[in-house]
Amino acid sequence: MSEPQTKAGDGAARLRGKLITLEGGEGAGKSTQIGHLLGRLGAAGIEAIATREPGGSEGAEILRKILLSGVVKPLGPAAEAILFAAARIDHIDNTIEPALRAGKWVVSDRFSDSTRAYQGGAGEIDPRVLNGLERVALGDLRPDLTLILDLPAEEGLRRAARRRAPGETLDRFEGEDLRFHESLRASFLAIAAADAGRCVVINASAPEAEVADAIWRVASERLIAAPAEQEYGA
Ligand code: Z5A
Repeated sequence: MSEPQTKAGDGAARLRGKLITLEGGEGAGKSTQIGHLLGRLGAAGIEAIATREPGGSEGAEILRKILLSGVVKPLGPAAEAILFAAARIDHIDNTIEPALRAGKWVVSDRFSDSTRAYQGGAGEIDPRVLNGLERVALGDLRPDLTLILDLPAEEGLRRAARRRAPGETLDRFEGEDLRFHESLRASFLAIAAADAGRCVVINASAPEAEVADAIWRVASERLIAAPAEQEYGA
């Protein structure tokens, strides 16, 4: 489980990094945009790493294979949520926390809001169960910024289908029907509305470069312009 966060300025040799998470439905463009965001952070002199969920650490990548194979599906969404949380614990302990403590920024392709949307919203798990799992997995850790890439489910599925190699099989979640993917979109929008201090909805239907600009505007306004002036001495 994650340790308590180090507060900026508490004597640590380097300041703690920031955690940015990208969320959204299938084919929303998260991986594409993480590439752009990392490039822009680097150009701004901010050291950052990209990671993903499920996965992002040795143990979590093993759980990723199991989860996406679909073998856990018959056990139900609660069992899946527990395994996603287990993967998240390993990811936080071995990748996210060490990077943040070293002053690096971490950009994660999916994080805990995916459990809320996929297993909670679309899978209909009681939110109290998810709150408990989140407490166990995250401890005090919260993303500094969550970008919710929003687009119609049909468009996301079209993009994902275009990207798929010939003969490539669908994973556990790609195989769900359009209604499932539409309910996911509604869940992500509800998460954003409920936590506007942390989440920003990005129009992911726009061309790739426009989405990249919108993301950079939000990231720099929220995390660099104000607080980082003190933290990075800009
Ligand atoms: N899951 C869960 O259920 N519970 C959890 O707690 C967690 C995850 C953490 C992981 O899948 C699955 O696990 C995921 C949720 C579930 N299920 N699904 N489906 P994954 O990691 O294999 O895949 P993903 O996270 O869903 O990402 P994705 O489908 O690979 O899409 P993406 O990263 O958002 O999109 P992309 O690869 O950047 O872009 C898709 C295509 O669109 C590609 O060809 C791009 O060139 C193109 N693209 C990108 N941007 C644009 C724009 N702006 N215009 C046009 N075309 C574009």
